[in-house]
Amino acid sequence: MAGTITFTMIKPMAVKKGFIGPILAKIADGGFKIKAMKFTKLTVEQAQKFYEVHKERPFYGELTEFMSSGPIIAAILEKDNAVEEYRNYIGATNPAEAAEGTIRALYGTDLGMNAVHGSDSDENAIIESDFFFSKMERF
Ligand code: 3AN
Repeated sequence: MAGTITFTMIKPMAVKKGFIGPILAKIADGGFKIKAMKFTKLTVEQAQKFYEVHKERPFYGELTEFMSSGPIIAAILEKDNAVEEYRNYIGATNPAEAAEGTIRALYGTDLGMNAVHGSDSDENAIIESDFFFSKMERF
């Protein structure tokens, strides 16, 4: 059975452009409930650890530099079939290819600065949630 949680981040450029409010409103409109949330900033070492699965990819350096370049919002979202539902809701990785009305189409800048992260599996949703949140920080 599909899981009920996913993990998201509002990335530094979307925060910088003032999109925290609009993106959180859009998340609520999509029927996702916030289980945990924080405004924080990753060190480059933390970003490298979070994105370790992408270590061999050519954009790893660029990605981890960018993700540690400014504050982010991290959150755990709840909905039935959360991982798949949220990935559909945020749109394709490249905002230029994301379907109209999706979060990345509306608020993304480019492939790296694509407004939000969304977990790609139930297993990663748990790993990523545990990376940011203790049990006491979840409601
Ligand atoms: P998604 O976030 O849609 O699962 P992935 O897993 O292909 O996409 O990529 C992980 C992250 O790496 C993405 N959030 C994206 O911002 C970034 N990324 C992917 N491809 C590139 C690229 N060619 N150049 C820079 N950043 C990239």
